[in-house]
Amino acid sequence: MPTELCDWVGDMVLIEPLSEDTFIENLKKRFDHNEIYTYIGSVVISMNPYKSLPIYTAEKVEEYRNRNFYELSPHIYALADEAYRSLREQDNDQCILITGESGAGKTEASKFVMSYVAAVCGKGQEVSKVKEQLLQSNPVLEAFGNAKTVRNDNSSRFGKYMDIEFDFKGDPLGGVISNYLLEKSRVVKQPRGERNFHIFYQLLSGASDDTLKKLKLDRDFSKYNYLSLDSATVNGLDDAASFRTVRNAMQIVGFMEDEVQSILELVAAVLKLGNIEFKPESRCNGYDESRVKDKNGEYLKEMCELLGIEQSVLERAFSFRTVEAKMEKVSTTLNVAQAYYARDALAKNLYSRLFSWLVNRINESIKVCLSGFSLNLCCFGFSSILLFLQDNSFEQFIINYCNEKLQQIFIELTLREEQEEYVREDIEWTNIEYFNNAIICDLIENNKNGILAMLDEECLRPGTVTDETFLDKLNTVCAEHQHFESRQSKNSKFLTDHSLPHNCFRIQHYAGKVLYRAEGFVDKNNDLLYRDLSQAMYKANHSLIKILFPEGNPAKVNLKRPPTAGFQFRASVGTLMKNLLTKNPNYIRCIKPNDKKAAHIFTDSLVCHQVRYLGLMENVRVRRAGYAFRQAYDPCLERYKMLCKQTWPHWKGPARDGVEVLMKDLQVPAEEFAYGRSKIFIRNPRTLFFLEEKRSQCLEDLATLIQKIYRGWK
Ligand code: AD9
Ligand code: MG
Repeated sequence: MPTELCDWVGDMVLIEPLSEDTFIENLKKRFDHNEIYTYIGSVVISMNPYKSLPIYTAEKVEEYRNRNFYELSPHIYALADEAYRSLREQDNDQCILITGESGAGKTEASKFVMSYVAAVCGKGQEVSKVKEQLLQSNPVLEAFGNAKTVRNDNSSRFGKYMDIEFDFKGDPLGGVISNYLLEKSRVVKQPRGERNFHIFYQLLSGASDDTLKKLKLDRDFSKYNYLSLDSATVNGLDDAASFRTVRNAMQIVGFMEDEVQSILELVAAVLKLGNIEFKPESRCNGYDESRVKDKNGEYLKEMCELLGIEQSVLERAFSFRTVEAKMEKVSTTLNVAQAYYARDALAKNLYSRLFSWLVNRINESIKVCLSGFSLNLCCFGFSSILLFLQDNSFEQFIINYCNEKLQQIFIELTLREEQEEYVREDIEWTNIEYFNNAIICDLIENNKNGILAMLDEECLRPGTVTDETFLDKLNTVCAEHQHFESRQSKNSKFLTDHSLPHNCFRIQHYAGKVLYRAEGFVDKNNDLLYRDLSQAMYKANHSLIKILFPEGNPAKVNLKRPPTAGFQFRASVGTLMKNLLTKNPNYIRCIKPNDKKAAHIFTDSLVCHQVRYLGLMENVRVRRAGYAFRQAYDPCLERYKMLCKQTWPHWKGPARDGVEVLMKDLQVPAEEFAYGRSKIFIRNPRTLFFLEEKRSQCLEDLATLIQKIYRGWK
């Protein structure tokens, strides 16, 4: 523990006096000295250094291997080691929850954890193959699921949960990856200064001339409508080199050559689809119609050739829509706007279904084939935590809901774990009151009158349903739900008043108020793809496309509506939470030091904001409210035995008795600590400081003595 050498502390629990200012000051001092990791008890805070540090070497792995958590200076490896050892030695399922805002370092952290575990577990040939496949799933998923955004040049645009299973020896057997809510709207439109998913640029920059010729693609990004131009190339990103890495990773993960070819055909097809444009056609029967513009006919033709689709079938699906009413099929025409809508819906569906297929395909490769005893290590990092953008829409609402649930779990588990430890160790303990965000989760997910349920109800209601009707419903029901409480009252989490911009509602999330624009909620929740399009895709003479659109099979026409996007997400978040609750949690809370993606800059206000919404101060307070510090008897005696004549240099009896003798000798007041079954619990950080100061004094005296003796010799 470096506390004795400098004026910062490795564990926030030891800060004295504790305030937001001292907390941030401590982070800053450590950041300035490249100490990017800091503990709050067993929680690891990770500051993004925005530069590569020599702290992930093989030597570091060795240093942290099999060491006690608090023994060395804070490091993500200490957490990884602790989690891995408890699952190996105590058969204790572990999960590692990684949260933080976009660009804070979650993805990097998850990779460091994975590579640490890969480095310390078995080395046999079969094990090495499994490890390599698990590690190489990252570049593949990042190519298809990550994109450059204004906040992060390599932003994950999907939530990821990875389950790695180990055998009783601690060797990995395989794993399962779950993905959540790919931001598919990015396929057809990107915000200013942002890019589409990496793979599009990687393919155009890195594929061989021959491959591009086969796919009938042009290297020039500007040829494609779906690729934004203002930030097509990104400093520090080498798309061509990344393409080679991805191809190689696909091979290691176990993709066959023909599968890779099919995947690339789909990526190319999406680009071509974006270039298909429509024009109005002469009115027929008083309805607006549209046709593919002649100059874009080539793209349509090429796309159909790539995917083995009959051109006339797809052309028709862009002009007409079949509606089934009372078991009767009626064909209506699509106007130009509807045709564009259908085109974009198809592109989004093609891409997001391809992504889910990729995840499943990777899972097939890495799945656990051996049966037997297994343990789980799960990494979870969500794309971004609470967004306070002006333009929050359905996707952000869903992401924030997920973060709300993760926060709920964080509160529940940190406190639960704390309380359980006291019981296990026979320490007296009174429960602590803490902020509970269950009320916000309920506002969103309640089956009867939660926001998602109301959205579903609107989506299923016959008649004209719009975002406005949905918002009206929200305003009425949520106000009632809150028992007509004053709308601005402290307890009210759904906030609406006349000063809100048109068509908006606001939610008081645990981290602050977020404004949502209701526009697009109904449409995105419906997530409809006209049946004519899925049927056209199903008819494709292309092995992959056929699998991706099973609902297009006319033999399986299902008149039941597919579940809405919100419903599906709520269900998968529910499963995730249930799963996480059964494991022992480990937390990595990532913080971003500045908004410039720059090294050496620490913006206090930005860090303070994150510290607040990650609930870190609360975390320290909870930790300090009971016993701030605890240590097993053996290492405790080892560390402080020099402070007492009876224990120095050797203590013969049980370590617990030695620690008791030590504490008595040092006259530490009895109310300051408690003896647990296997650990000593210290209530106040001041006591620990006292011990640490005494220890450094003792070491200094010893050093002076040695120097004197040395000089005497000379
Ligand atoms: V997002 O929510 O997916 O948009 P993340 O995942 O939190 O976000 P990411 O891990 O991608 O952020 O980190 C952003 C960038 O910060 C990386 O591309 C690195 O350039 C940089 N980074 C993050 N952590 C470290 C680190 N420990 N050492 C060096 C880092 N650089
Ligand atoms: Mg990420």
